[in-house]
This record gives sequence, structure tokens and C-alpha cells, in this order.
Amino acid sequence: MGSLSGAVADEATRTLPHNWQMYYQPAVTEVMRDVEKFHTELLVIIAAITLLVSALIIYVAVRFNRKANPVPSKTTHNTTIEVIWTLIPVLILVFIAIPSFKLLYLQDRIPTADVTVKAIGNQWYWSYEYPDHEGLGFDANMLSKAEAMAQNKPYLFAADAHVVVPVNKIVRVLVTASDVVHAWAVPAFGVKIDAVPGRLNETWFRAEKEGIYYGQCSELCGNNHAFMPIVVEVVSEAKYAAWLEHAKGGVASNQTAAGDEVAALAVR
Ligand SMILES: [Cu+2]
Repeated sequence: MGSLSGAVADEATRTLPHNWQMYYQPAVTEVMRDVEKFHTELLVIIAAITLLVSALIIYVAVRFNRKANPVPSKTTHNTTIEVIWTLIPVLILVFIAIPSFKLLYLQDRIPTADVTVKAIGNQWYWSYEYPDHEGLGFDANMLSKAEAMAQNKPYLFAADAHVVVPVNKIVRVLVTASDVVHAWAVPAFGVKIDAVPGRLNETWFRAEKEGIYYGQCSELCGNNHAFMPIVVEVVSEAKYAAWLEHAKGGVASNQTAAGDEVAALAVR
């Protein structure tokens, strides 16, 4: 992956994992920011509990070992302590549950959508349809290593067709699959949802920044699981309108809004 990040032009607007990455990709949706916030809160709580329990164990080991405490206490019950060690964990769980449910509802309840995209997982590529626009649909296949290098794109992430959506608009994503269970995931959006055959799942995002965002199938769907990249291109409304016109025209050799050559954007 070392050469990958260097090879990609316009890195600032693209999200890709990089060497020694420690944290999430930069968030571009409210949902992902909340996911990060919740993650950090949990980390603090987990760290505090771990430190407290470690300190108690060390204290007990030092203070009450056989040498330091040759005559052990015969106490077996202490009501106050029992109430405390039941109540405090319950309170901690409630404290965790409240933001957790808030986040779940934020992800689950889809605001009135401006754009709807349908993503269909296939072995081993994604098909996309724009139900608002009759007949607009295409397949997105991963670029081979040679193609990716020739086009200066990240191998294993680049696809021959991008999902193009307008910036700052609510995009509803309908997700299903044609064969086995896949999952449609774009980390920068905080979106990850199973694509299940015979079932229509839905999720949403509202990307606040133009750019190219990469994701991958996140279900172990089979031997080419690693070769189902997802590329979402967030563009201005004008560019989106232009892309729609172009894509609806049924041009077999297409250009994405960013001007990238997309040879295989075959419009059905
Ligand atoms: Cu898959």
C-alpha cells in the first residue's frame, strides 16, 4: 500500500486508508461525526473502568496478601458495597445506552431523500440504479492493477464507474444483493449496511464535502470478496445535473463528473 497514497492525485478530496493509520478516515457526514464521538466516549469509559479495576486488584494483592494480613476477616456480606457494585454498572450502561440509541435512530430514520440510489451486490461487482431516473443504471467493476496504474488510481479501491451524488443532499441508498450477502460500506459517511438477497435494506448519508470517497464490500461474500470496491463521487449540484444528462443519454463510454475517463459505464 506504500506506493498507493503517493500515486493518487488530489489526495485531499479522497479518502483512503494509509500506512500506520490509527484512527477513522475524516468524517464527511453528521452520522460519522457522531460515530467518532461515541467511539471516543466509550474509549474514555472503558479506560476508566480498566484503570479502576486494575487499581483495586493491585490494592487487594498488596494490602490483603497472607504476609500483610495474616488473620483474614470473616465478613461475607456488606450490603452497602453490594448495592454500589450493582447500581454503578447499571448507571454506566444507561449512560452508554442513551447516546447509543440516539445514534442508532439517526442512522436508521431516513430524512426525506433528495436522491435515491439503489446498490445491488453481485459476485463480484456492484450494480447501481437511480430509481428517480428511468433506465439509469450501470455496473461498477474493480479496475485491474494495470488499469489502475495506467489511470493513476488506487488499485483495489478504484472502480470503472462511480456512484455520483450531489453534495449536501440527502441520499437514500437502497441496498440488496442478487446472489449472496454482501455489504455496502463507505467509512467516511459512517454507512455500512448488509446487502441481502430478496430483501431491501436502506440507509442514507448527506456528504458535506465534494470529493471521491472509497468503500468496499464489508461482508465475507466469497473468494473475490476483496475485489468489490465502492466509489462514491460527491459533486456540486451543477456537476450532478450535467452527469445525469450525460448518463441518461446512454453513452457507453462515459466520463464521471470529475472528468475521469470511465470506459465501462454501460448504461442499461
Ligand atoms: Cu461482497
